[in-house]
Amino acid sequence: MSRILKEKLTSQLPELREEAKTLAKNFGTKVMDQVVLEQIYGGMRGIKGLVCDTSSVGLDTGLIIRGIPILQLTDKLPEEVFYLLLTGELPDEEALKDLQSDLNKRSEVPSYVWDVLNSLPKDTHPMVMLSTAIMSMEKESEFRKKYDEGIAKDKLWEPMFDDCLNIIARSTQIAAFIYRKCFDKGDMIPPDPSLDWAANFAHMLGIKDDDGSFKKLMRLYLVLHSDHESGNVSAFTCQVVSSALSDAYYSMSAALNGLAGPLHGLANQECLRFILKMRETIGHVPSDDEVRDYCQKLLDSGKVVSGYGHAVLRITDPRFTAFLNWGKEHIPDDETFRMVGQLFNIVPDLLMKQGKAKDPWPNVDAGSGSLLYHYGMTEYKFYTVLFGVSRILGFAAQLTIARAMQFPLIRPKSVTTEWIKKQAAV
Ligand code: HAX
Repeated sequence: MSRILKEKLTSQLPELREEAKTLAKNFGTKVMDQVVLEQIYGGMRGIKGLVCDTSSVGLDTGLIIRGIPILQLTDKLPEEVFYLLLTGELPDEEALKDLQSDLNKRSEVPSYVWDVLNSLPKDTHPMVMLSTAIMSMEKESEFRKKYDEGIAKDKLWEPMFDDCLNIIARSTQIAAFIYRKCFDKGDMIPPDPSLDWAANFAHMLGIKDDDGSFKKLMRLYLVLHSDHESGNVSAFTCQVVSSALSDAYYSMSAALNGLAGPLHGLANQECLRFILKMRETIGHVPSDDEVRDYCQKLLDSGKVVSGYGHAVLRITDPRFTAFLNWGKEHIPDDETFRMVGQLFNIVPDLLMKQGKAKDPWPNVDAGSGSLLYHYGMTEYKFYTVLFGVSRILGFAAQLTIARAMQFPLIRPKSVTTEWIKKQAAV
């Protein structure tokens, strides 16, 4: 067990529980938000109905993890960010080592997972494989075991934390296996416990990395995608499933299925596909005018430009900025990366002129694919798996906190159209 992290959490809990109890007792009936009809028909957009302390997303700030803007965390390791998500503090060297060594100890994947993955057709989408692999390990759940033994409700977070750490520790090896299996990259590469979590993942993927910069990119990638508060499709799904006291295997597998949608995490693969298709259709590296024409035609045909727009943000996503900065530093002359820059200069204007998208700016998915492509990871169907591995950190932090705070079953009220018509007429 990650002793230092667990002790930290344990020491923080009494105060956090007391605070929530006091707030509910003193202000239980205070109005916090109001709901208008268009929000009911509009995917509940903007309705404040969830508590999430791991991170927050301001429409004009982007992702802030425990009070720290994401652009100030780009030099951190994903393990450090996981510690931060959970506790609100970055680990010192000892706490980081303790967490890393625990993750190493937990990293052995049960052999039946490889059998399950090998039994799936090779053209199964990598996200199905990731979700299935996580789901297949459900029988390992400490949470379910302890629940069946009758553990006290206020202690449930401990086996949840245990399950979450196991999933984090194993997810990289599973994802690397999926990559190598789906795309004929050869045998699985054994983990190297001397490396940090992200560098080890890069090592197991087997991408050529003579100067170590792919490892650096993986660290950045896994930090940037780690969390995005709890109202997005995948994190919300994770919370809903877990609120029925389903364990982390059920909850994260469900969450990953939501991440696999093209309006959410799959945009990651769609963006690169879009750029490559544009290049192929035009037949050469396009000029600005050619990019503008191509995108305008796409919009005119009613399609979305992947990587642009967001349900919450109204600025250039700082995570996109982080990837753009990384590309400018490491691969400024790369052809695909340069097209990302071209689109950034052109698409927002087109979207603003079209006037439909509330946010015309690039989101996290607009640039990352071009960086991976540069390193020879050209199989864009795999990209959302990378997103999933990173987001498992956020799911894990949110699940542990939800059980520690004993959040109740999530059960909003639905209404009929008849009810809406009557209510609207009042
Ligand atoms: N291109 C074209 N049209 C767009 C658009 C885009 N990039 N973004 C939004 N619109 C359109 C919507 O389709 C919608 O059109 P209709 O009224 O005809 O249905 C209209 O603008 C209003 O949409 P919105 O309120 O601005 O956006 P939503 O909150 O409904 O949706 C999305 C947010 C991210 C799903 C949306 O912007 C989109 O589809 N973007 C492209 C896909 C994408 O990049 N997804 C990844 C988002 C980041 C993420 O979650 N990553 O995991």
